[in-house]
Amino acid sequence: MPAAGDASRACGSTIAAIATPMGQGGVGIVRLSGPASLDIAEKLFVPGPRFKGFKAYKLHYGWIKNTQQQILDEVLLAYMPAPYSYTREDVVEINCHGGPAVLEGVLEALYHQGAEPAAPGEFTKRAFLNNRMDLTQAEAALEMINAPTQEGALLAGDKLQGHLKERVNFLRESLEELKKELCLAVDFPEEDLECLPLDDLANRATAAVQEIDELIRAFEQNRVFREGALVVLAGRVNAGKSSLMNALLGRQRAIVTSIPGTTRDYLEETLNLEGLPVRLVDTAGRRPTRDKIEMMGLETGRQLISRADLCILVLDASLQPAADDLDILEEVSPAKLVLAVNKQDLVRGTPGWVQDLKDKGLQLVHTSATLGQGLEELTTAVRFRILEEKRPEPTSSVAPNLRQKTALEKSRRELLLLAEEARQEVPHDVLGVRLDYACTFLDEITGRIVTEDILNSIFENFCIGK
Ligand SMILES: Nc1nc2c(ncn2[C@@H]2O[C@H](COP(=O)(O)OP(=O)(O)OP(=O)(O)O)[C@@H](O)[C@H]2O)c(=O)[nH]1
Ligand SMILES: [Mg+2]
Repeated sequence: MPAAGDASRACGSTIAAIATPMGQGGVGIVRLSGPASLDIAEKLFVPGPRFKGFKAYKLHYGWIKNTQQQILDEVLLAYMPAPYSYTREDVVEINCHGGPAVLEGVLEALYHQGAEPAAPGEFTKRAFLNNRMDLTQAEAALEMINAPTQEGALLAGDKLQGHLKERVNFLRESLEELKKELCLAVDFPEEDLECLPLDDLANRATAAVQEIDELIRAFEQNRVFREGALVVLAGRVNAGKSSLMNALLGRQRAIVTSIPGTTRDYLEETLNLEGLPVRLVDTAGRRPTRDKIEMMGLETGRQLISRADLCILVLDASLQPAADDLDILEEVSPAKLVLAVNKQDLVRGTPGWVQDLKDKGLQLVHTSATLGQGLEELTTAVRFRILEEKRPEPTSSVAPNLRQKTALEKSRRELLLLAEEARQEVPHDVLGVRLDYACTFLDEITGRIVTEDILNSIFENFCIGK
């Protein structure tokens, strides 16, 4: 198990990659990291006027040529010497014109001079291995890039700044302290040291469990900002589910006809609801059927509803609710339900059955998908329902990801056992081992202890050039 800061993990090679997305853009960046970065860049850089040698953290104007001495591009080059760079190694960044052909040309020229192709996430992996950041910060870099909305990016930013690392390290230090007090009593029994009272130990383990619980809760609370909330449109055939899907998306995504049973499979699209990322799913309309394909579609719809963060039950305002509508009312808890009483343009006033549903305390919105009415109210209701219970509290805005949460749960389990065993007066050295385990799982989070497998599984999800 390598540990961060271990000299054996230092990287000797110099890597290069295109750091910006492939496609046309104003600027594209090719990045180098490693001891030969400046040597390699120097061989290809044709300085512009007034160049007086490479200065750290300054932009140098000039040109990049290839080995055949052809000028490839007009560039700005920055040199960031170790240790004050992203990777803590010597880094050179070349700002080129943002076209795939020119960037590939520059990259190839760097390879010819001895740079090696960077693996996915290798720059960030080096930053971690060289102790510039811990594993939670490295993962936050990826979460930042993948954040579906600005809220998600803010959460990733919190972790990038090291706030989760601080929380975990603080927790670990308190456990270390506990262990020190525990071991003193074991190691020097003859010195008549005061033994840590076991109920004190149990209480402190329980306090650590509470701190972990808060972090685990934050995982759940912030999940929708990381992954997007699953919102499913359901209801009987022809109620206007697909029309509402199109109206919310602002484009004709789903087929709409007056023929009942138009949608047979499900359709999924992503949507940004004022910062809340939503995976909006249109499902097959419900009705009694013996058609095999339709039955399969209805089953898929049921499964989606059971996993959904929210179900929008679309009702036809001009028709009394049928058994198919009422079934959904039974299947979904009111906290996860918004009723869209659609085709409002076909009725005057509020039908009695709608009032009955309102009286039951169900969240209800009047819409007309064809006229585009009630969409804002629907959006507000969806946001309100999803965020009501999930809005992170200021103290728990630092949210672990799934890997981090899993390690927290393992540590929590050890601490619960520790508290239980302490109350049963299990010998101190056994309790010490429990504490060690609890610390080890916390170390997995920050990467103080990490296996090559864990590292690979994290960094393989990065793009090349990050
Ligand atoms: N007057 C009116 N007609 C609507 C409204 N919304 C949908 N419709 C019409 O209702 C019919 C069915 O609409 P869809 O959106 O296909 O309904 P659906 O619920 O997806 O139907 P299935 O896919 O068959 O389950 C179409 O003719 C739509 O134009 C509305 O708000 N007002
Ligand atoms: Mg449909």
